[in-house]
Amino acid sequence: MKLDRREFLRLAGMGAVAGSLATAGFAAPEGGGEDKMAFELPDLPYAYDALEPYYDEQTVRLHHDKHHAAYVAGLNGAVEQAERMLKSGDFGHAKAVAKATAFHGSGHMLHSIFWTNMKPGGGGEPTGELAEAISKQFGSFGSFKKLFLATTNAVEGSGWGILAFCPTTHMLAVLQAEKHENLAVWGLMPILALDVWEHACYLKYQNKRTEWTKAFMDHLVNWDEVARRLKEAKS
Ligand code: MN3
Repeated sequence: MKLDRREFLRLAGMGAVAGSLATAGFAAPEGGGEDKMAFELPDLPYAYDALEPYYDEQTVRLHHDKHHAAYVAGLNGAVEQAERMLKSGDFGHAKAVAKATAFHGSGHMLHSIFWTNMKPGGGGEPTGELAEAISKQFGSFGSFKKLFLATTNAVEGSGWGILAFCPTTHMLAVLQAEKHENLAVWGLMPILALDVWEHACYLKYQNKRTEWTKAFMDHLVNWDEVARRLKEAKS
């Protein structure tokens, strides 16, 4: 079974983070042999230095080419291990494989969203349907921004601030993820993800996480892409 980036993101958008990936990771390996699933590192939608001075080139290079790439490799490794278990009938590593699938799969998914959530000359405020949904849910864009920053800044250790959409109730929710996969709410779809692992900002912002998250919201966030994800999630 092949699952290219588009298909992965579609799946990622259609269900809970860990749920979709568990499904993807443990789908029956039809045919076996050559026909194995391989996740790929998506290209950045801009040059490495395009987000300067708010997101420095060196961090973007390391973050994308090394850190995100490691999650892609880890996810592919977990899928291969799952296939080996199914072939051998020895399920002794089932727990480790499930954990690796959730960690690396969620890491791959959230980074894939994160890169598209930024653009040169970003920031400002959303418009249209997204702006209406945010006002309806949080009272105003200003209130949402305060809540999103407070939530993201308060992540314990390594993790993410996330704006997610619930396809059942059509509500928006501001969430945290610890690591990549903990504190997820099953069924909610992330449409905005802000990385606050140290690797995401330490070279430029050191321990000043609040400066990184403020720079992201004021100068980098790509509301058009968040709006596109909301629209896609609704359809
Ligand atoms: Mn990261």
